[in-house]
Amino acid sequence: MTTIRLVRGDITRESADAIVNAANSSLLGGGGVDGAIHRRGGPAILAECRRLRAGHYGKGLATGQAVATTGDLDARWVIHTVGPRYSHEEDRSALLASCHRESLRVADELGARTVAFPAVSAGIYGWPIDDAARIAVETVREATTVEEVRFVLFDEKAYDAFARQLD
Ligand code: AR6
Repeated sequence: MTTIRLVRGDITRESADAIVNAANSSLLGGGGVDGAIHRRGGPAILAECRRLRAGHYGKGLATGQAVATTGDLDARWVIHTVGPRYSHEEDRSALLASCHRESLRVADELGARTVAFPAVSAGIYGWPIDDAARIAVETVREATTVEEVRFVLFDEKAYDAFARQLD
């Protein structure tokens, strides 16, 4: 049984076996949590992302998929996943669920026992936080052999949204 915990804070400072990055398809960095992870993790993460792009991921990482690099943080690995942009016209929930499922599949493969997630897609990609929290929590509850999933929420609004899902 996976334990789900909530933490308010900065995921780049989290001690966990793996932290999940809300990346974009390029894998080469960006704003938000992606920028913070690359800044704090230093050049090793970017170098590995470039190697992934030179190899298997020539076209980038597809939305809903996940891939790991080393961490160079208080986490041994960073699992990069690409969330969908929120759309008013189209239901992309399955892709957001896939991000969580695929990240945990990669974590299981690595043997990571504790995995920290940010609120994927709920920042620059515009997903309403209550719905993002619902999809994240529901998917994690179904998905994994990981011992502990920790959602690390940057602000109070996000924390409260996840807390309501766990009630
Ligand atoms: N720790 C924890 N959560 C954070 C941190 C942090 N250090 N910084 C921001 N958040 P976002 P997205 C929260 O925008 O919506 C990038 O440019 C933030 O408050 O980081 O999936 C990528 O390269 C929000 O709740 O990711 C992509 O282009 C959540 O993390 C794009 O943004 C996610 O916000 C991805 O957008």
